[in-house]
Amino acid sequence: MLNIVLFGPPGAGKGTQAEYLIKSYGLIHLSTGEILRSEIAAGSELGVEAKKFMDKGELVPDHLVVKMIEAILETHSEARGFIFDGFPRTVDQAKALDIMLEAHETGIAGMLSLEVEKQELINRLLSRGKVSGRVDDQNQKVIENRIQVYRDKTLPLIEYYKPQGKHFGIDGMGSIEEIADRLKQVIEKL
Ligand code: B4P
Repeated sequence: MLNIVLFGPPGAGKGTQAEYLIKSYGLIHLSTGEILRSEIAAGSELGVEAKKFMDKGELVPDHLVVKMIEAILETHSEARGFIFDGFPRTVDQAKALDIMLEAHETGIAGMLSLEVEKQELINRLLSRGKVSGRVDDQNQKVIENRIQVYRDKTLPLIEYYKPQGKHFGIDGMGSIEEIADRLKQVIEKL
């Protein structure tokens, strides 16, 4: 199995690049943001709870997200591998993911971290907000909070994967195709 963590701040291009990569490698794209948004649309108990956090740009509590991923991994036991997009977002989520993958006799091959300047992140998210209708993309204050939450809670994940030799920094500035090529060069070596 080939399991990849696609990492980066909000607006770094994780969802965009994951769509490209699944076509090349036949992996399953697992975006916690997308799954949570579909739970909200369905009006499920999880969705109602998640919405309270997401609209403010805060993280949904670890135990809810971990339980959700656990259930999804069970239904894809025959997969060739996963692109984890937006997960893990905390060190506790990363530890939980390792335990879940070990139970399937597999693990994370690499954490590919997209590096993008802050102003570019804000511009991308505001421009998506004009068409997506996403509450968390329409307000600059909420976007800035998401970037701050990323710095405080998510960035420490680099120090979790680095000592394991699994962290790869990728320049996330440029065209979508250029960035996809950079990611593929790293994935080919995993
Ligand atoms: P996500 O859905 O993961 O939102 P995101 O960080 O904005 O990433 P996304 O993948 O959608 O955007 P991308 O950068 O591709 O999370 C939303 C919320 O859900 C979180 O704030 C949190 O509340 C909750 N959540 C999700 N996972 C969680 C977890 N594990 N634990 C707790 N809470 C969790 O794209 C952004 C824009 O940039 C797009 O419009 C795209 O077209 C554009 N773009 C991409 N690449 C570009 C490029 N090279 N040039 C120009 N534009 C580009």
